[in-house]
Amino acid sequence: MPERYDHFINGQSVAPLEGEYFESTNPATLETLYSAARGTAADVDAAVQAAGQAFHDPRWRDLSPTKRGHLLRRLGDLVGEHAEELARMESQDNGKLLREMRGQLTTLPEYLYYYAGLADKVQGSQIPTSSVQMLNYTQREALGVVGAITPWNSPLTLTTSKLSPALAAGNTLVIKPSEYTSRTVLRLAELATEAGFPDGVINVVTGYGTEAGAPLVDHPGIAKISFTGSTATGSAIAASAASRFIGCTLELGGKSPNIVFEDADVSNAAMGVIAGIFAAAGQTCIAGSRVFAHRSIYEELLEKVAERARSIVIGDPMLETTELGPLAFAAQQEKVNSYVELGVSEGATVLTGGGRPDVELPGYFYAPTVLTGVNNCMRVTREEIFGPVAAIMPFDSEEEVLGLANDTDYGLAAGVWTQNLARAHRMARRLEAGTVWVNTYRAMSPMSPRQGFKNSGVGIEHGLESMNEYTRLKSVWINTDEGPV
Ligand code: TXE
Repeated sequence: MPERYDHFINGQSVAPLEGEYFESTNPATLETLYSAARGTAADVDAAVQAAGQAFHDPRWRDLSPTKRGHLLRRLGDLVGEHAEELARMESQDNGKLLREMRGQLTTLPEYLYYYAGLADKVQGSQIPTSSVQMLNYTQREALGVVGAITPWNSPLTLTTSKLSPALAAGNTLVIKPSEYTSRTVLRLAELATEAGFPDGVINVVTGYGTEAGAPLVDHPGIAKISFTGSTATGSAIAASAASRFIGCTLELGGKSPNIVFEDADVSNAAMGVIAGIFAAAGQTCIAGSRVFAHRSIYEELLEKVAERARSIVIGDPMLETTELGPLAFAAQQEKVNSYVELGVSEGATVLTGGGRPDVELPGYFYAPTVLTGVNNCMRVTREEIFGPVAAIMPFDSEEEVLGLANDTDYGLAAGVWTQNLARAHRMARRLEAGTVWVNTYRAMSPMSPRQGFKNSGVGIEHGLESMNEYTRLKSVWINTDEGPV
């Protein structure tokens, strides 16, 4: 009998009010892993009420920022102590390689430590105004209950990216994890209680997007929504938030260019292209899915990328030797496959991959795929596939490739491979993307702010600036003159 998980509300496991559960499947083996509470608006309401009460409770409201930092640091320690357990749980849930998860768990405490340090550095300023007797100062204060909706591709990291600044600033949270990956987020909330966060400060309601996510977004008790997921859902969330004048931070899809110039170290660039698109089986928002190679090195790069793609070890994500695991669920596999078929019908050639590879496990595997004969106007180069599919295109000049790279609805990230320093800076300046990597791809740190341009998002995650997303600014005027006003 698989394990059964309830919601986590007010520091306790709480059964869903309608009594329904849904199952979560291991995408490599197709075994049922566990079932989780199928949340509805009533469960969301209970969680928002608990978070609202916790926000006003002196045990949280009057806790000094330094002590909030201590709690985050303790949570970071606990995450570190439970790293192997969390890595295994998440790997079984979404098919990510265990060794990749172990790597993520090594850095995850750093997110909590970073924001632990920021908790008591949120400050206002004293403003010189035209009137000397007036003391005017600003202060940053918490917003209230933050609704956090997270996806399945990196549940722990993406949830921690929201939870840490929200709590450092003194907010409380209701988290709705993806229906495909509820378990690690529930465990994180339990660890937070163990760390000493008061009951009700962190609540988790599991369930489907329309049944539990939408009621959370629309709940009048929410002061802000922080979301990572698809651009379509993000757009609906932004509309709801705008209609109630609450803020939202949205981290959405991408169609990132990875550009290899003729003066690049082509072997390094090929590895960067591979890591850019095939890591996590391409299921990352920053995937470098549009590869542009200068015509003079196009064939060489293609050969190197295809050769490596063919040798990638595909299989059980729990094995150290595996380099590519399954896609996270059946609909992902269908989506990726239908895009490759669409590409072929639009005139693309499948240089390598395409379809399910020969793997013993019954899961949702998809071969690392390289498409050639594509151009920047096809649907496979314009829409997010979210799978291990690279479209490689030649270009002739810097100006041309800049135009092609920026000719997209998205603007999350971009990679540039060149030995020319001036060109690297020129490209960094002119690429319309929130993150630009030069001679590397995927570098990320809690200290470094990230923002999606265009349809890739709204607001900032990570870095000092992210604290502003979870606070509001108040201006206080004090008349220091004792005479009549
Ligand atoms: O995303 P959704 P899905 C992209 C990627 C992927 C596609 C679909 O292209 O193939 O989206 O994935 C909740 N109100 N990305 O269907 O629907 C949902 O329950 C409130 C890119 O998983 O956006 C889950 O918790 N919430 C991406 C979360 O939103 C709703 C990561 C994300 O689900 C909701 C994931 C609603 N109406 C997918 N509908 C990235 N940027 O990394 C759904 N949800």
